[in-house]
Amino acid sequence: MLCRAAWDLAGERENMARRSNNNRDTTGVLSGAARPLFAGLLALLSSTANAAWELNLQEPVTAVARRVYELHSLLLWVIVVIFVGVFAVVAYSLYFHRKSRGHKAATFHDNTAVELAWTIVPALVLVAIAFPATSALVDMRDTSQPDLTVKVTGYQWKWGYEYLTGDAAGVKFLSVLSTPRDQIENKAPKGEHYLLEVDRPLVVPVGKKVRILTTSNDVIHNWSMPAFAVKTDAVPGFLRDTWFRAEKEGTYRGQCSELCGKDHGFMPIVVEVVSAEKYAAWVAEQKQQLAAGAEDPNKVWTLDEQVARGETVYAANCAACHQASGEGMPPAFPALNGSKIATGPKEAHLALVLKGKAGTAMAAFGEQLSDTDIAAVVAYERNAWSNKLGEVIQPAEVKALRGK
Ligand code: HEC
Ligand SMILES: [Cu+2]
Repeated sequence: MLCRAAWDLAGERENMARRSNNNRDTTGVLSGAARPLFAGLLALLSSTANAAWELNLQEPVTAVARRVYELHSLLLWVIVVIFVGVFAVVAYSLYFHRKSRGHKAATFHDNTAVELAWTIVPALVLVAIAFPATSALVDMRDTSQPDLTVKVTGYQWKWGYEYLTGDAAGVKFLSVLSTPRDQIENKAPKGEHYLLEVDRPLVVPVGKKVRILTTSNDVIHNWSMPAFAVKTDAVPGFLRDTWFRAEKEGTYRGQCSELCGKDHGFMPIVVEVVSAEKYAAWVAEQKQQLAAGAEDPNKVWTLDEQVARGETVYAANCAACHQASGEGMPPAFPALNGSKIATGPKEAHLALVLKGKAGTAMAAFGEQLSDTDIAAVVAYERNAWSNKLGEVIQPAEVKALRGK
């Protein structure tokens, strides 16, 4: 429990350090291990860092988070008392029993009373701590009888949300970092929620028990929301679950908390907790979009329309690895500009994007994107940069390939 709390705190620090690192370039002269340390110190000392001067856990917004918070505070004081007690004895011994005072070292062996005391007292302290900690843990794990269930899938590097039960059952979308590239590359000033903002947040009703199922499409991610005291690994091939019942409306922000590759720091989590009425309105809107937005798969696209659509799909799903310039980051992520596949037969190109390449970071996008989006992004790749094939790809062609 304490570990968890300390870990959350460390996450905050890491965040602050990163912000300060991005804000100033004074760390440029340092290298290796000194750099994060120095950045951390700067963040702590600097009053201009745009992170708030916070050293504690975030304000808890659920009953479980409050328990975690109280447990953390309780243990902190237990630790403080033990710390002061032990170091007082050490200081006293060093000062009053030092050699220059003429103190002679004692030569006794074995003292049953002392040995019993220093075994039994810590054991009692541990047992006393175990009670509130275990009961909080049991509470955290009790995912029974949720009002709604959302499946959360980690992707390199974004989150997928799918409402499984509740009014919004069937609603499903990807949630992608929305901080503009210019801010990340220091070409524009950082916004207030730098790297903690997404295009589509998870929306949940206030006061309802939300069960979260986590899994992953590639590597281990972690869905972490400090204000809810939720931190659950998203492991490929496994489903794990957790829950929260937010007591206050608002926007809450977290981050992937399991080192998951190059853009690990670029897949934030945003949860919008809204009133029952607002939630109902949101659900109605999503359902309407589902009904209407099931895009006509037989629509015939023109090249310009498709390339424009493909550019947005590319920016959200592919640019992290292959770069907006199409040059990739060889050797890890190949260039698409002039690539054999992106300028070769379109069936092979489509098949690669649909099915991915096992054992590499190239995921099977067939599971994430619609036929329309796959057609658009592949057409974009075949017509962007110096690739000028001038072909349109109809969604029906993607559909036909899916079966194969
Ligand atoms: C997580 C990183 C990552 C993302 C995101 C990604 N790719 Fe890839 N992509 C790769 C890697 C790695 C390869 C090389 C695979 C191999 O070893 O053959 C690759 C290969 C490719 C190739 C073949 C290039 C060649 O000439 O070999 C194409 C085409 C491609 N990706 C398209 C896409 C599209 C379209 C998207 C977005 C919908 C996308 N990729 C998103 C990592 C990524
Ligand atoms: Cu991640």
